Amino acid sequence: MRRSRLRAWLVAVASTVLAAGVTLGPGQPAAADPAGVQRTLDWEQSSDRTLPSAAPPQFIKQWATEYGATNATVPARDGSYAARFELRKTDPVVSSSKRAEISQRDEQPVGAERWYGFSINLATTWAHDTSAEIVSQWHQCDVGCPGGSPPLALLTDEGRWKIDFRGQFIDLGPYTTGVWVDWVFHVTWRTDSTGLLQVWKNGERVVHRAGVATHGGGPRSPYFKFGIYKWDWNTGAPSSVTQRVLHHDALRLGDERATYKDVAPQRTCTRAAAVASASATTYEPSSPPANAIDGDLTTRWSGQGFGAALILDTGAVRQLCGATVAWHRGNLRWNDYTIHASQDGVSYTKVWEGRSSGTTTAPETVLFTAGPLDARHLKISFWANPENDWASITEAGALGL
Ligand SMILES: [Ca+2]
Ligand SMILES: [Ca+2]
Repeated sequence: MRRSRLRAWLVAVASTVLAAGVTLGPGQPAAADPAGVQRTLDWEQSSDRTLPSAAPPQFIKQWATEYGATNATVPARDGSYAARFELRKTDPVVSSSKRAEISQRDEQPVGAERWYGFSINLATTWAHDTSAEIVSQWHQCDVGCPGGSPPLALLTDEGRWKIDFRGQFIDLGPYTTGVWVDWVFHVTWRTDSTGLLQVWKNGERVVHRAGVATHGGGPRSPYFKFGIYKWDWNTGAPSSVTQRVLHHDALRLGDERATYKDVAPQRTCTRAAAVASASATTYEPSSPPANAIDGDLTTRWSGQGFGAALILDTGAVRQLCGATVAWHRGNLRWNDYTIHASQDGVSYTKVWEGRSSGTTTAPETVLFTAGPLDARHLKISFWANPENDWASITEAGALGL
């Protein structure tokens, strides 16, 4: 879509006046939450399943239909419940535009550092449209703050994920429907060089912008909203769809004490991380390191000598939690090996050591002893087997969350 039309949403947003927040008791974080997590909204607590008649405690309702925001059991990102949002082109206007959103209250202190973790599942009916929509936005405060555009939003636009950060669009690649996509946003809401925006998508950090993060002059930091906001349906701009549906789950809001792990949607360590290339400290010409990532258990990397290492490069710093390794003659001999992880390919940290089973030629999974960590490179080093001094790995892979 044209940038000018994409920016049209700003006009509508700027004129938005939130309904006064209802009076609610102080929100208590779930007992298991770390100290820095201010609020978990995973819909598993019955007291949170207030949809569609009201927003859950501490949030504000911004939908006008009985289907605008509901609780659903399928699909759920975690546990048994998620929130389902549906917006139709014919829906009534809410807060000056077409939206089905749940909003934080406008009460974030100025200059705050905040973490936002959540997962979004776009329905399979989420067809490409020349008209964009916002699925998360961080709105500047309503009273005493400068007007204009909210400083930060997550959008879908013409089949792609995009971030609007202070008027600059960051393309995060095509979206896939019918799957959960995990997002973590870390923002220090400052108006000077101490500001920061970091974004992780499915465990991979995709944005890092230091510097001004929000507009100046306001008494409070932006507040968070999520759901579906499609302003073109109000302005009459062209759109080829008439309905949008998504599911939302695993929302965690953290303060300056929180960490990535505190708010990130939790995953089991089973997701294969893409491996861009493989190298090795040594290899025989007939068995190069690329043979260990070709998906073929009949080809292998072989390097001679104790300490010979295969190095996987995942192409980007991402959350890694384990590895898979299949050994040549793995059903006939065990292998002692170590795995080290690195962000830069220079400085490595040991994340696992042990012995293969010796009973299978299939890939075996190991989970890092220290848990998930940010890394790009994995070094698998061979130290012993009962037959000879050759390291021979038929396939190796990295696992993410
Ligand atoms: Ca849930
Ligand atoms: Ca192979």
